[in-house]
Amino acid sequence: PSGCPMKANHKTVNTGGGGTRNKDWWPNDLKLNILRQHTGVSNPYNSQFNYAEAFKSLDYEGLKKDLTALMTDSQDWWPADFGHYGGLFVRMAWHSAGTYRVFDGRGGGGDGQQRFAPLNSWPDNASLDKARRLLWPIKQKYGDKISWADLFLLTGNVAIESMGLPMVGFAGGRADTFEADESVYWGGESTWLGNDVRYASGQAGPDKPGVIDGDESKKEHTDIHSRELEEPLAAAHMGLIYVNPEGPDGIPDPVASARDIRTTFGRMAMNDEETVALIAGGHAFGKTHGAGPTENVSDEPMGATIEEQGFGWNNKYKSGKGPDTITSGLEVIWTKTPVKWSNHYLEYMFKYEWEHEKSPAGAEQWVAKDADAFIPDAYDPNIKHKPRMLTSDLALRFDPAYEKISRRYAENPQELADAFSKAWFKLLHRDMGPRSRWIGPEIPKEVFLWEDPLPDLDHPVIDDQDISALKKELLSAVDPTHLITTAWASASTFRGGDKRGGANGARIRLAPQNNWKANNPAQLKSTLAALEKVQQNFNSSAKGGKKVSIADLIVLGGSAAVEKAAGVSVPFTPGRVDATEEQTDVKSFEHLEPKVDGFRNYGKGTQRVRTEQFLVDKAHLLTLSAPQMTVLVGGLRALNANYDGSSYGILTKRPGQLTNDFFVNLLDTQTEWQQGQDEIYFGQDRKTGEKKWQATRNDLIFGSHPELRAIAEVYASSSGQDRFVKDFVAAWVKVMELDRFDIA
Ligand code: HEB
Repeated sequence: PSGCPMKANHKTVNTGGGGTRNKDWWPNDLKLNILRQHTGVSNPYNSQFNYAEAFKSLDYEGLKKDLTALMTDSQDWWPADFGHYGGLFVRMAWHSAGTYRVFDGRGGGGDGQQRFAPLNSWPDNASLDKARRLLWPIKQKYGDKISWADLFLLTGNVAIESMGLPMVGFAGGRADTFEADESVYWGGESTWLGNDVRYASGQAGPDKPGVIDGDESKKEHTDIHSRELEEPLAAAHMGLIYVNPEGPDGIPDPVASARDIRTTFGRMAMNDEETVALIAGGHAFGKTHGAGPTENVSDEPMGATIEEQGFGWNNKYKSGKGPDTITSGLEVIWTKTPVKWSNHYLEYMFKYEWEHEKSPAGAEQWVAKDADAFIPDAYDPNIKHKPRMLTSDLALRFDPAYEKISRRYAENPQELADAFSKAWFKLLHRDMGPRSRWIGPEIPKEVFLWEDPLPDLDHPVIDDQDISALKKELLSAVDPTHLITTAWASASTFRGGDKRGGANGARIRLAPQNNWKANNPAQLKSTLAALEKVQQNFNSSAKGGKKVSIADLIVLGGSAAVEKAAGVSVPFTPGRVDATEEQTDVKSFEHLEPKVDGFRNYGKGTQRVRTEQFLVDKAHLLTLSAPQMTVLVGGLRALNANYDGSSYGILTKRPGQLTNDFFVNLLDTQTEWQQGQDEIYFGQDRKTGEKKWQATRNDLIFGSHPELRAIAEVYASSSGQDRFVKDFVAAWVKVMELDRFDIA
């Protein structure tokens, strides 16, 4: 970094965590760090602090008034274009939410990560350091009653409203985190705007082979018309929210840009209509910034000097701000009313033909041919500009499917306004989880399918007496092992990033979940049929209108089976409801399918990801700590709960009982392990050679990884059995209730 007084690199720094570290020595070691993030020690609010409670005393209208006033309160240190910060704040909110991706539910604006690296320093987030700092006086005023995460998004909403377009609504409820999140895979490239890794396995075109062998000099573009973006990524370049505005890899080809846009916006859960609405709506506002050559701009916040105090991208071009701002290096003003909602963006798009040009910073952009200069300048009333567009904008005209939609919106402004408002609301709230987490006075009445809605609980639920009777009935109706696998299959779809999935709703009855291979569909079907009988029996005879849902029966059955196997009681809280097919978006639920689930020994690694790395990833989605992951795997093995009933990792002579045998036998030095075919390992007696066990990498990792072994030792010790049972039950109940925001 420039201006860094330290000549040494971090490996020779001999204090404060410097030096050559484990991740330098053994870069491929299994990393558990993502399982211990955002714990009490990184959070200055103590564990008593409840954001939702604090939010209740927020003066919400007062905050909105202050935000509205801020829009036109131009500051000398960072003047507002056209006297209004609306465009800047809309972009801030969009970049905050826009990192969300459907595959793992990570990213998004849910925990205020734009304050931290790498997002605070992504090239695409240039100048948003200024936007966030403009908000500081307001954040300071309202303190812990409004989180940064909520504030970034609410500010974008208020910005749009203050520019004349009413919004569908807004929900708060995003609590802040206080450390950089390490769990999100943003790509494997080590250069900003690189994309050599994310397209490496895509089909390379015949004329432009994708040579990816680590040799930079041989690196060429993969074919921008056919390459496939690796999962779970939703951005075409390292450090961008979505696509390169200049076109794929900087090639100004609007049709190829459309392909990238469709892929990346699709992975943000947006269809073509929503995508067109978002871009056309978003670029109704503001301008881009490329007043001069980008060499004038210094390092991003993480590379900046200490005296810059968290700012980055210091710009030495003339005044370095206002009319001289350099952000993207593009210099475009889309419409003649950049701080007022309008349909001009699409109007001009079809009215003019577009000519290729370079911005003052040398970036690829487009200017309207034969147009008069009628667009106002952001600062000088005497200057007028011609309409301009980005390559990614023209994708909306030159891609045939986008074109149809764009023309319709161009001719029907109200349709665009409605579609934009709804898509924007979805963009901001997509990763919030169920409505029961939403707070504040502006929650829309309309329920959207992407919320994964649940029916209201409109009847009394089962009481303690019913619960004990039902447990007996369930245990006699279904093999306890199947009760456990069904409960696990149902609850473990939860993912902490976007809070989708979980047992509530009993969507495991419905497509697509009822057909997932990991769920052992045949076995699942017969278990569910038995549960339905129990339900019918109960509901037809229960008094006082009481009913039991299948969702409750699934969890109760699992808990009853664990209780029986453990000999201790397992807490259960009723109140789950059953979702209908109409409330279930099959396509979007497909993203929740586990490709690998080490907890039930399902699936295995790929060329690039080891099996045990998938296990840790799944544990992270389930918001588990390393000890919780360990105790659950050991317990599920003891309970014989592999998805297909296989004996891999069932290191016990008494499967079905909740014992610490898995750990005792795994750590038994008398057993020698050998690798067989297909990631199956055999454990044999060192002396006699007798084959004793079979296991997978999901099992053996608890004996080989030093930190996991350390945890396994705790459970394998003479004092370990009681602790093991207690911890297993707690972790089990945690997983069963991950989605119970209604009781939290
Ligand atoms: Fe945007 C701006 C790109 C989408 C909203 N963008 C912008 C820029 C660029 C872009 C380059 C400039 C920056 C500077 O400053 O320089 N976008 C883009 C792309 C895309 C987009 C490529 C995909 C296609 N946007 C979008 C969306 C939205 C937006 C979706 C919303 C919704 N943007 C925006 C705004 C702005 C922008 C508002 C302005 C800002 C200011 O004004 O500051």
